[in-house]
Amino acid sequence: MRRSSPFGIIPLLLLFATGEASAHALLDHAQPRVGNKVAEPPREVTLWFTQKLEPAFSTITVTNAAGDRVDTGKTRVNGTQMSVTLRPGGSGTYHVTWRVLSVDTHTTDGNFTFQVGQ
Ligand SMILES: [Cu+2]
Repeated sequence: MRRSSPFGIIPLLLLFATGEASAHALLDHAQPRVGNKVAEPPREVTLWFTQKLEPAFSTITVTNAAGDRVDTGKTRVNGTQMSVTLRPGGSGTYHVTWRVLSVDTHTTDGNFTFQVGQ
């Protein structure tokens, strides 16, 4: 016997509607700032997001102008904030790649650059 009815679908639709209402974790701002120039190689990169992050699945990767990884690989998450310590990497264009899992279980990622030097 078929048990499906149109009314069974409504709770599911409400669930999706609620999920969409809370936006995913998007990059709000960063230090060093996105696209900006800093005089000295920064000791760390910090990103702020629009939603709280799940520490276990949120990472930052940073490479220097030569394409070498300069992050220590140990990303720290505190609420909506995520940081990683950097090794000295010289001047030039740094690439920051991030991937985060927000508490609403959605994954987002992105990347940006900043400049180091005069
Ligand atoms: Cu989301």
